[in-house]
Parts: sequence; structure tokens; C-alpha cells
Amino acid sequence: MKTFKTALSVAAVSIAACLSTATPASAATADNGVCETYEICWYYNSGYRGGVADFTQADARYDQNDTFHGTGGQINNNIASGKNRNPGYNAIGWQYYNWTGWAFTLLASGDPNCCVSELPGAYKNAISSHSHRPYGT
Ligand SMILES: [Ca+2]
Ligand SMILES: [Ca+2]
Repeated sequence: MKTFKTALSVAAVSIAACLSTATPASAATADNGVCETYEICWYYNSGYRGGVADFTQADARYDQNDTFHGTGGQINNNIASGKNRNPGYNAIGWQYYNWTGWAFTLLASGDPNCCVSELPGAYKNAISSHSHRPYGT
């Protein structure tokens, strides 16, 4: 019986893993400080400068432990510019945790609106989570 229960919990974990990877497929390594193909990359300064935060998955909450690589501190409410390097997915930055408030979209890479060298007024230093959506939807 114990073995059976273990098998069940492994199956549950596998299902959860599948659900959480509904966002971009990736050959990139998230959170290594390098902005790679398939990633969304946020920068502490405008012009894609200062510290970088590189993601392959959605993140519902930039908390205290989420910091830029290199210059800069916490990601939350500190993003000044961003690049979407995923060709299949738009990246959407949100005002608040859990993908709420206003949304600022970076279209898929290859689109002229994939990247913004300086977030406009109210969006700058205000993004707190991000999600993905297939390009063209
Ligand atoms: Ca990376
Ligand atoms: Ca915010």
C-alpha cells in the first residue's frame, strides 16, 4: 500500500509539472544572468542596461528574493526596460502580483514591439509579475 501511495504522489507531481510548463518551451537557462533566446528579460535601467532578470516561465510574484543579476536590487517595481526573445509567445508585464492591474505587453521576438528600451511613464518601475500568451492570440 505504501508503494502505491508513493506512485500516486509521483503521478500528481508529473501532472503539475506539465501544467506549469504550458508557457514557452525552452533551451534557455532561466535566472543565469544571460538573456537567451526563448526568454523574457527585464532590465534595471533603460536601454537594456544595468542588472538583468531572465525568465523562461511566467512568474506570478516578484518577491524579495527575486533580484537582478548585476546592478540593481529587487525586480519588483524596479523594471525600466525589457526584451521578449521568445518567438512564439507574447510576454505580459502586470502592475500587481498574480497578473492583475494594468498589463504591458511585449510581443514575440521578431515583432517590432518585442522590446522596449524604456517603459513609458506609469509602467516604469511598476511591474510586479508577468505571464505569457501565444503570439497572435
Ligand atoms: Ca538565461
Ligand atoms: Ca507593481
